[in-house]
Amino acid sequence: MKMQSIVLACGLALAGLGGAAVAADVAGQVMIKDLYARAVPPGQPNSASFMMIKNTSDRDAALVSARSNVSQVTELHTHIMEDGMMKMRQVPRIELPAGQMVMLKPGGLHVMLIGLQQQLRPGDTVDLTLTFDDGSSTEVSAPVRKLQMKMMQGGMKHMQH
Ligand SMILES: [Cu+2]
Repeated sequence: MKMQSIVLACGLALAGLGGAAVAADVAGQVMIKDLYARAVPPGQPNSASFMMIKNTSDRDAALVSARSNVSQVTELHTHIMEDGMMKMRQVPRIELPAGQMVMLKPGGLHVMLIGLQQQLRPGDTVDLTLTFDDGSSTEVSAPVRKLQMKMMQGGMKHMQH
């Protein structure tokens, strides 16, 4: 940071880039695409949201938490294979390497919506707040979509190949 200040003082400051001295936060440097949440029938307690997250900056970052307006608890999850079974596991963070796109998708990383307070029907939206490792956060709306695949039922051996 000190080096950067010196560089700025020597050069860029003259260009009048007022905001340049303040590093952009992670929330301002991620692009979120193909965002959706999985529709679930009435009585289903949980669902999940999926998306592509691109870290457009040259610094590694991470998604560290999520909140939603439809579930009591919202967690970051991944799937692991254990004894030939696909299982979900909570992860403390989802790494967002510099310049790369990370896919949250059925059978892989996802934002888990636990304890749904309402039914999720196609056409509904789920408001999500995503918080990153620098404390910045972004709010997005995920359209609810029906998934044909029964990914969450377990035993999907043919996936992940
Ligand atoms: Cu999950």
